[in-house]
Formats: sequence, structure tokens, C-alpha cells
Amino acid sequence: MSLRPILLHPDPRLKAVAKPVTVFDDALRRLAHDMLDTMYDAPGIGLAAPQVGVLSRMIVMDCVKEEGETPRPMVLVNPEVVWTSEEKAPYEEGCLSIPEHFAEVTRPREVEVVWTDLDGQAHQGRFDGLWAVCVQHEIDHLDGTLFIDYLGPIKRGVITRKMEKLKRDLAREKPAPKGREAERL
Ligand code: K1U
Ligand code: ZN
Repeated sequence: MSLRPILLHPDPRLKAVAKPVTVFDDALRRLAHDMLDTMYDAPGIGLAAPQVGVLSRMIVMDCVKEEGETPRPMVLVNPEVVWTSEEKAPYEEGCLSIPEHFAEVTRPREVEVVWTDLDGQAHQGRFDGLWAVCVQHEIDHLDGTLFIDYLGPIKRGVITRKMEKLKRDLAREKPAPKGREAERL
């Protein structure tokens, strides 16, 4: 298993519509386990494949937050919302691709989702509470939608400009190549 770098907004791969998974092989299993490791390491409660640069419709989640509680890792391949409650609920969302920024987003309080597991077996389930918020946030990633897309253009612009600056600063901080690598440049 290995940790994969998480893409930071703005990045065109975070705005793309991901492709359905059609092949259930070892590479898919490896990606799912890497995504779970990357999510727990961040730490986060969810992660979508496009956030690690893979434009495939797969998400991972574990919304068990209490220490001492048994973790509940979930892998959802080709997830689709098939029912949403009339009732909506606000939640202060964050995103591992937009670190340090949070904003209230209002979404359906409950959703019914269909998906397949890593063996291609079909599942259906109802999500509520934080699980409902997270599954909707992650499925949005598969359609190139970020939580800041629900904000007004001014707030979204402020966050995007701050993220552009963060990315410029991080690029400048990169250690200079040493030894042979430097000689080749
Ligand atoms: O998709 C992502 O970027 C992951 C994101 C999921 C999410 C958070 C909040 C509302 C909806 C979806 C995160 O995990 S951000 C980090 C976070 O919320 C968290 C981290 C540690 C403990 C508890 C929460
Ligand atoms: Zn996110």
C-alpha cells in the first residue's frame, strides 16, 4: 500500500467528469487500498479517485470519528444517488483538495445510493447524518463538482485565489534537486 498525493484546487482534473469503472482487477483493488490509506493519513472521512488524479468513478469513506470506535472503511464503485429526502440539512464542509477552508453547504438530509463493490457485486443503502453529507460530497467529486461550487462567486473567488497562492508558495518551497539530478538540469 502507498500514500498517493492529493491534488489541490484549482486543477483541471478536479473539474472533469470521471469515467465508469468497467474492469474489476488487482489495479482497482490497489487503488482502493491506497485511497483508504491516503484518506486515513490526511486525515479525512472521504476521498474520491479524481482527488488522486485517477478519473474513475470510485470513492472511499469512513465517517466513524470517535476514538476507540471500530473503523468502518467503505469502498463504493460507480456510486449513484437514486433517492434524496425532501428534508435538507446544512453542514460545515471541508475538502482535502481545498485545505483550511470550510463553508456551510445545504444538501438532502438522507440519500439512497446504489454502487458495486470491488468484486462488481451490486449494493444499495441509505445514508444519513455525516455519512449522507460525505457520500454526496464524494459523488460530486466524480462529476467535477467541489463544495465551493455551491457558494456565491465572491466567496468562491476568494478561496480560489488563496489556493492559487498556496500552490505557488508550495511550488517555491520544493527542495532544489541535488547531485546528479541537478547536474542534468
Ligand atoms: O473529499 C474530501 O475532500 C474529503 C473530505 C470529506 C468531507 C468532509 C466534510 C464534509 C463532507 C465531506 C474530508 O475528509 S475533509 C477532513 C475532515 O472533514 C475531517 C478530518 C478529520 C476528522 C474529521 C473530519
Ligand atoms: Zn472533497
